[in-house]
Amino acid sequence: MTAATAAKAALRSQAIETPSWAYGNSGTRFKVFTQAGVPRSPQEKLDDAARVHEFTGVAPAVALHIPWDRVDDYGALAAHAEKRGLRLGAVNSNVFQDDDYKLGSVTHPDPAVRRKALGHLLECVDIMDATGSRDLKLWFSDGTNYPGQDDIAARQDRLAEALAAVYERLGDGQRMLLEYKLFEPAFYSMDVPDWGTAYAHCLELGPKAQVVVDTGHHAPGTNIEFIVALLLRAGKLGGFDFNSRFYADDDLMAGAADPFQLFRIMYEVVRGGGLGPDIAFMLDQCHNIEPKIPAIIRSVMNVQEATAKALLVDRDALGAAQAEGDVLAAHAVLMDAYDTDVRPLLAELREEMGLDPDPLAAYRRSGWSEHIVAERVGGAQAGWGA
Ligand SMILES: [Mn+2]
Repeated sequence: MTAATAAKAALRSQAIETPSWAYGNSGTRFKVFTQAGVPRSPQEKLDDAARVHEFTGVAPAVALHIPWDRVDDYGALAAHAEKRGLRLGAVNSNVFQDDDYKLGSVTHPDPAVRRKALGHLLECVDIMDATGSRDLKLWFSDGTNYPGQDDIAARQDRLAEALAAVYERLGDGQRMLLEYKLFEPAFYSMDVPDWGTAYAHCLELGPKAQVVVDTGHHAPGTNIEFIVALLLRAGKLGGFDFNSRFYADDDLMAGAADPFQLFRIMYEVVRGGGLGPDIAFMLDQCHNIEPKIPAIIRSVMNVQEATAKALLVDRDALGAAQAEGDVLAAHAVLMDAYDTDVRPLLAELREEMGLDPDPLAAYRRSGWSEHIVAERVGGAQAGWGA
C-alpha cells in the first residue's frame, strides 16, 4: 500500500464532531451579532450539521450543550439526527450561566449551590442515556478573581467530590471528559487551569475519566503537542476541542491561526496511535462575523488537511534520522510532510467517497444558505445567550 493510499484509508474513517452552538448566534462579551437563517431549535441546528456532513463526509456527530439544546424528548432528537445521517455526540454541561454560580458551581463555598450544580451534571448523564451519547464534557468556569477570595485547596476538595459523584453515575460505555482552561472567566485562579490538574483528577477517578484538550485554553507559546503526547502515553487523552487563538480563548476556526501547530498536534496523535474512535475530535468554535455553515465546513477541512499531512510523515525515515542524532534530517522529514499540498489527495478521497471534491463549492451550489434565510423567519434564533 502506498503512503497516500494508507493516508486515505485513515482519513476516510476519521470522525470530526461539530458543536451545536457553532450553528447559532454568538459574539464577544461586547456584542452578539445575529445572522439571517440561523437555527431556532436544536432540530434546525442538526439540519445544518447534516449539510456539513453531506459535503465533507467526515462530520457525522454533533455535540449538544445543555441547557441551550434542551428538548422534551431526547430520544426524538436522536431520531431526528439519525434520519439525517448524524448521531448525537458529547453532551456539554453548563454550570456558568446562572446567577447562583457567581462564585463558582461545584466548587462554590455554599453547599446548596454545589448541590444544584451537581444536579445539572447528573441531568446531563440522564440525557446521555436517552441520546446514546458516549461522552459528558465538563468545563467549569469556577475560580477566583482575588488572592484570599476562597481557599484554593478546599475548592479542589469540592471539585473532587462532585466529579466522584458524576463518575459514579456513569453507565457502561460512558465517559467523562474533563476540560481545563488557563484563565477566564476567573482571572486569579481557575479551579481546573491546566492539563496537570485535569489529569490528576481523572487519574484519581478511574478509566472512564479522560482529559480533553481545548487548543484555545493555553498560555501563548504553550507546546500543546507535548501535552497531547504525554496524555496519549498515559492513556488519558479523551478528546479535543479544536479552535484557533491569537490572544486569548478566541474560538476562531481550527487551523486558521496556526496550521503548523495543528499539524504538530495531529502528528503526535498519529504517532501515538490515537487516530481512532477512542479520541473525540471535536470542534469548539464560534462564528461571530463569518457565515457559520461554510466556516464549519472549512474548519473540518482544516483538521483533515492537518491529519493528512501528519499521516504522510515518513515515520521510518524520521526514526532513522532521530536514532542517528541527525537533527536537520529529522526536522526535514517532518517539514517535508507539512509542506506537502494535500488538497489533491483529499479531493481524490472525496471523489472515492462519492462526494464533490470541493465541499465549499458544493455547499454554495446547494442553495441551502438561501433556503434557510427564506424559511427561518420568525421565532427566536439560537444563541449562547450572553
Ligand atoms: Mn472547549
